[in-house]
Amino acid sequence: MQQASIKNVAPKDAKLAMANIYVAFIALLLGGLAGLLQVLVRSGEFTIPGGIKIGYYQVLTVHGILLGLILTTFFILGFQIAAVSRTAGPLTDKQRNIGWIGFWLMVLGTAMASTMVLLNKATVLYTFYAPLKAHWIFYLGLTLVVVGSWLLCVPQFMKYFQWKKENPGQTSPLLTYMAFVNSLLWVTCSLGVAVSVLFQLLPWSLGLITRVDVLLTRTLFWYFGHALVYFWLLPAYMAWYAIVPKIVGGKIFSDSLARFSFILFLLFSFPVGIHHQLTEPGIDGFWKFVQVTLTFFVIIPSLMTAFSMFATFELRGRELGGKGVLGWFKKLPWGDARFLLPFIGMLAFIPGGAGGIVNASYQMNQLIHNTIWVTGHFHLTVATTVILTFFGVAFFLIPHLTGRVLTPALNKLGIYVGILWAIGMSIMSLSMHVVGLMGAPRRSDYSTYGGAEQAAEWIPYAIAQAVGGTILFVAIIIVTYIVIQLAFFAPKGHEEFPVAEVAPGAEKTPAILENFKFWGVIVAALIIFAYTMPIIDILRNSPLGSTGFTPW
Ligand code: HAS
Repeated sequence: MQQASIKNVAPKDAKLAMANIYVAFIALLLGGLAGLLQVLVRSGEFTIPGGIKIGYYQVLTVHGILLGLILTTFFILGFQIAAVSRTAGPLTDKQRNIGWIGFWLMVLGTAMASTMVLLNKATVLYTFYAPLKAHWIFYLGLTLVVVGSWLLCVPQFMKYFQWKKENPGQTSPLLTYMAFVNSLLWVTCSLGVAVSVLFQLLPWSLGLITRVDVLLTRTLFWYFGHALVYFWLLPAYMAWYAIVPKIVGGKIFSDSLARFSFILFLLFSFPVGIHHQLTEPGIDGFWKFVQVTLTFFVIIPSLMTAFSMFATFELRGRELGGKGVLGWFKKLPWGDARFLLPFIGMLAFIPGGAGGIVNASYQMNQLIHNTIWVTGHFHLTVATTVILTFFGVAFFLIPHLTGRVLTPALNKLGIYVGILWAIGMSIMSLSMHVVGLMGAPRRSDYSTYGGAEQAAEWIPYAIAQAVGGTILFVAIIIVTYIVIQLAFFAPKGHEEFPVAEVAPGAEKTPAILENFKFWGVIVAALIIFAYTMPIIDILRNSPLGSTGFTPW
């Protein structure tokens, strides 16, 4: 089926996509509330009312899991299913049924894991690495979430291959291609955490084995964990490359560049996880250096993306008559929430990405590791760049899927969300970065430092974080209102799912970019190169049961 002939997500696929999106926004509301409680408690100005016995780490676990793992995974898979159906055509019944089985497994797993966290039997933070131990139901729940997510990737794989078969020799639709690559990335990275849970944490929690290798579980987690951040980022890049240009009235700057940047993410997302473990003994300095070097390669596709977005905006702004060096900037559609929110996300990624480069710079990592600077970094990246882009997408995707329209009033509320988020996050993230440089640890309730002089110095920054966090929570309430309106109450009608065309005169996309056998071999080679020796070293040298690490 030709790309141009499909304009809408097929109604049955829309239901599957929406099911995922509902869960995502419920997670946003509950996870956001937990985030608010957690910044308030840390400021020392607030205790949870009503004598509710719920500790700082438990709330932090709820916050991290609901927002970092549940909101993101459900939203991304819902969005990708919709994007594939929109650009490659309706899923077959078989493909859709596999997707539904995946969705229900994920819901079941989420319910199991959340119940254990709420019962305080899984207060292990979103990274859940040993020696913190959770109830086995928590690990089983997480396993179901991962297996379910794989089943939601299967229809995307099948549809991509079906399209290629039906359209021999043609370049696949860009959004379908991007969803395919991101699903491939997700399945490949989650294998690491699956091995850790199935062979170490779950049997340990069930009492089948008495000891686990802490360093091994952490290494497997971070093999997964850094690729995870690109699994979050790439759907935002899908919107930037293929959707935002249409919203601004422009064209995709280069189809080949967009695809090549996705391939670079596929290659370099995995052999870099050890940059999260630079302070850990038990991994040879040489391999840390290798993975730090490879981390600098994974920065390149983001720089390419920045270049491409600037080009798209400038070309469009000049087409609309913008003159001078920055005249084009004024011509962009600032009153359109579908553009403004992703744009604020892009702006946040400039300091967010720069912070990432600091983190990855071996020696500088010693200064910031385990400080709240890192929390500031990921609130700029995932909690601003990615999330604001997801909001911008939701503003057209939800009404498109439910047969309603984004009214001017809801669009205006969306603009307020963007402004509030920018203000709230600037206050919160800046104070996290600054106090992180002063040595304030992450994942710490300063009130438990019992009047220590240093902790007293950090408190004003913790209060600033609470102020920022409260503004963010107000924005979350408004977003929830907008989502409910768009799903159930906005006027019936047709909202466009915008997909941009490639600029005329762009070079033809080289066929090699779709040769996944070729790229697969390189991915496997890079993973084997970066991880074989460190894992052999760990297995050989670290006696099972070593628990000599702090749990973060
Ligand atoms: Fe990171 C820790 C390194 C990107 C998320 N990161 C984390 C953690 C999270 C996270 C969650 O090397 C904490 C994990 C934990 O709990 O322990 N990160 C990097 C590097 C990048 C990077 C090198 N991170 C991300 C993204 C995330 C994310 C993306 C989520 C989505 N990160 C690290 C390291 C650590 C780390 C270490 C461990 C620290 C430690 O010691 O614990 C790079 O990918 C960044 C490259 C990005 C750029 C920016 C490009 C800018 C763009 C915007 C252009 C703007 C435009 C606007 C077009 C180079 C694309 C137009 C403007 C006009 C004016 C017109």
